[in-house]
Amino acid sequence: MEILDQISEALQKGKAKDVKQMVQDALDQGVSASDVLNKGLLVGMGIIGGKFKNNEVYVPDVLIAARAMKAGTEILKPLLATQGVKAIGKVLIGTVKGDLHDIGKNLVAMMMEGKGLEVVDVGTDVPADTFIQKAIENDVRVICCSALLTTTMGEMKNVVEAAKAAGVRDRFIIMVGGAPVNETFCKSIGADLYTPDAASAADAAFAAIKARA
Ligand code: B1M
Repeated sequence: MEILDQISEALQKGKAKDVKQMVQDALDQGVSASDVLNKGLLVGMGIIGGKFKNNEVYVPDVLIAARAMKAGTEILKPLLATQGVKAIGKVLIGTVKGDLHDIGKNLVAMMMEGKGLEVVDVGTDVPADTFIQKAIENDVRVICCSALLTTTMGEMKNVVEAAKAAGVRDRFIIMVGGAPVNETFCKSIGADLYTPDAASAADAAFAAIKARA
């Protein structure tokens, strides 16, 4: 669909204002929010990612593309998240220490809200102890850790260890995810759940909370 290609193109050029307008136009034309996300915004971000890897574009280009992505997802947020649903449980989400990537984390948070979960977002570059301290303070059931770098995914083990050290490991379901993470890694660090994408993360958190209720 032409509008989705245009969204992808504008995102790659970092044209946040255009992306915002085109996302709205696509929705007005009857394109579903998930198609705008998966076939427009995420396609553009994937292309930028490939170019970044091949040194065809650099950090500033990726940053402005990320800003355009954010502008687009802001428009989609109310459509991906169900309005006015009573929260069935609370989750805490953050990107681990040393890692500033937040687009995937924000999508996971959005999808979880869409499932009727209350989300406490502690942001990026979050130390292990902070995950645990905030989880206790906010009395959440699930702790969600996101990492995009092979150099930071090890921080997830520190979150599990920090929960053990604080004597609260049994209180929380610890979920991990992000591009370099997989099921084997999840098991190896003693976390509870791994999911590959935002939608399955929301489903898994919902199911885990229901099962423990
Ligand atoms: Co960075 N970066 N980056 N970057 N960046 C990657 C991740 C990289 C793969 C690019 C590459 O080389 N091809 C590479 C990592 C290599 C590696 O470790 N294997 C990389 C690098 C190297 C770096 C720097 C070190 C570059 C440098 O400075 N030389 C630097 C590190 C900074 C830091 O964090 N300390 C850096 C910086 C940046 C920017 C700041 C410029 C920017 C981030 C902006 C922002 O997030 N606000 C950026 C971006 C945008 C990317 C790419 C291009 C896109 C990431 C993204 O947002 N994808 C990325 C290349 C790529 O992925 N193709 C790259 C879209 C997003 C929706 O996907 O986050 O994977 P993702 O989330 C998915 C799933 O993974 C999953 O659900 C989401 C949606 O379905 N998921 C979960 C995520 N969290 C989950 C949690 C869950 C469950 C599922 O449960 C809890």
